[in-house]
Amino acid sequence: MLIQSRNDGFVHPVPSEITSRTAYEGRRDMLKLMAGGAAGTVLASWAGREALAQGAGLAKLPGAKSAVAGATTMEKVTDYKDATTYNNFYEFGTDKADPAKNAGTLKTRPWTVEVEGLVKKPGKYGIEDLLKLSAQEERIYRLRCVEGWSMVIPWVGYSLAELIKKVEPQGNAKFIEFVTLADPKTMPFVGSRVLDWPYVEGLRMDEAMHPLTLLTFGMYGEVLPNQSGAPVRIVVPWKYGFKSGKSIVKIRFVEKEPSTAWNKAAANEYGFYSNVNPNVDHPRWSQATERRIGDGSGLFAKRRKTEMFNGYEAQVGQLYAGMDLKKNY
Ligand SMILES: Nc1nc2c(c(=O)[nH]1)N[C@H]1C(S)=C(S)[C@@H](COP(=O)(O)O)O[C@H]1N2
Ligand SMILES: [Mo]
Repeated sequence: MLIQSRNDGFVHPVPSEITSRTAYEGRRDMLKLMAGGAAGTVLASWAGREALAQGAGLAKLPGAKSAVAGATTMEKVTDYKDATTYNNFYEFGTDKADPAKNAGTLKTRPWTVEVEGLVKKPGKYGIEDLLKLSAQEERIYRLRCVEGWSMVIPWVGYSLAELIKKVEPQGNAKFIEFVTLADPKTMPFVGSRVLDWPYVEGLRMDEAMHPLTLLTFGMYGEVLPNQSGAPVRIVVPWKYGFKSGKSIVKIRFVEKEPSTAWNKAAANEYGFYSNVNPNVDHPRWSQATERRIGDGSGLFAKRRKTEMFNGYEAQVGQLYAGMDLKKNY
């Protein structure tokens, strides 16, 4: 998120990515156009099969339909292929295609999440125990990246609040910090200076306790692929995507607002709250609109209006009552 062109959101420092993405989307648009025309029959059935074949054949992880308000949407779900080949996971490279290419090295078993700090029941929680701690639910959330693109993803997990209640925070625990693995042996970019590793994110306790905040183990009915933050990540749907830390190894309960990765890198651009807000521009681009991945690019690009709190205002607006959202960006 260090370099950008235009207010089309953000363009990464690696030119090859831009070319390949544009070419890729151009081809998709061509296929769509052709599918409607003469050459359509074969292509349409091929495209249909691709759309049906969601998932990557990883271990199944079904989730029951969630009853949490706002946990589903009628919007078209992003194709699995798009959602898992256009990623930000800087530990594996800054190009959108890098995580899918490089994250195969990530070792997701055994995996433990250390719960520490201001809790009555600190300890190391094995991933298998975490998976069983509460019932898995499917949540179809919009994910809006600060760079100006968005996706719709069927995640599988349970409210982070379930874990928080189990570990019993102390009265002075006001924030929670989420720490990503930083293993230079399996994460090639952890040696780089793009960010101060490990990747750290954080939430205020009431945000972390909100039922929409999801401790996430899967997507599209399967366990998370490595590039999407296996084996466990956070998803906070009303905030810009970078608040949703991947491949979490530590959950720390603290008294003071944690110092977070992108905030440390550029505090004037990435605030602690980072609630999706079409009325508060990023200092280098507007946040009023977004491009839905899969909607096309270039000539075919459609842009949608970005919604306040990413469309979750009814559920989370009250958390910020009385706060100046221009100051607390
Ligand atoms: N550890 C870690 N977590 C991360 C990131 C990262 O670089 N490292 N990128 C963030 C950003 S900028 C976004 S938009 C989302 C992307 O999630 P996705 O790849 O599943 O769409 O992950 C977030 N979590
Ligand atoms: Mo992002």
